[in-house]
Amino acid sequence: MAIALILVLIAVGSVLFHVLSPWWWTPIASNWGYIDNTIIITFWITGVVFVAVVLFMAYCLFRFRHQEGRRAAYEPENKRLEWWLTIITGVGVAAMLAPGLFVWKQFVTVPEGASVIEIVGQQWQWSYRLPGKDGRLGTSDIRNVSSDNPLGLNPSDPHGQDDVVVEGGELHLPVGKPVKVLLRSLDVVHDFYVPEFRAKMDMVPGAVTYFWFTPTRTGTFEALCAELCGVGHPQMRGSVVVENESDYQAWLEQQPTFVRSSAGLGPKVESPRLTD
Ligand SMILES: [Cu+2]
Repeated sequence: MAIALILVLIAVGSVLFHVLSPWWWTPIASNWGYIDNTIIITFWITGVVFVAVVLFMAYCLFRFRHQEGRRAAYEPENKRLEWWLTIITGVGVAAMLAPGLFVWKQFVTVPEGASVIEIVGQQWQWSYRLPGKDGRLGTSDIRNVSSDNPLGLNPSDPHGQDDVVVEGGELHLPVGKPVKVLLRSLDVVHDFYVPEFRAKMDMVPGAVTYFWFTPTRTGTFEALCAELCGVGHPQMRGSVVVENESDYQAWLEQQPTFVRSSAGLGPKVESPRLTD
């Protein structure tokens, strides 16, 4: 009897905690409201099932509690019940998976005209590369990485000469423009994550992964690493400034291009290194 009551309290308490909890997503700042919707659908389905199962257990504990002389009946098969449970479970699982497949299709389909930038993860800082005047990023190769060329740009690629490399600083992006983010890692697996953008992807050494999003409001957003990547993992923070086009262009103008910085002309930022 006491356990049945505890189960009811767990079900009611869980629902109240969810509804009244002050901890919820940060306000969204990108086009990925669909991702929030799929999570809400999953919350609803798993929430209803959780409450139903826990209350059913409480009901059974009360209804079939021990009484003098009462005996259990043995019923090994119940075709009807098994059909119902199979159908309801199947519909529930499909309802949780199907919206994710639709969103995934959108997530990997980059819109025409999206600008391309690159984010490089490294123990334990973020670096960024933006295309210069030609609007194209040059090629890169990990074998070109050196202290003067931290992202390993190809020095003979004409498209790379005007690329803007931001090492360990802020990333700026114009509001309202779709951006395709290419992701690389120089050492271990990292994962660039800005919670407000709702989009993230692992960056895997030896591969170029990507995601895309459209920033929908201006502001400064904190970036973090969502993949445990060593002792400095918690310090692997960065910030993304979303601003209007003219502010963005003004910022871009001030950044040194690859040719300038490899000739020792741009401001040199020392990489913060952590020791254990
Ligand atoms: Cu990391």
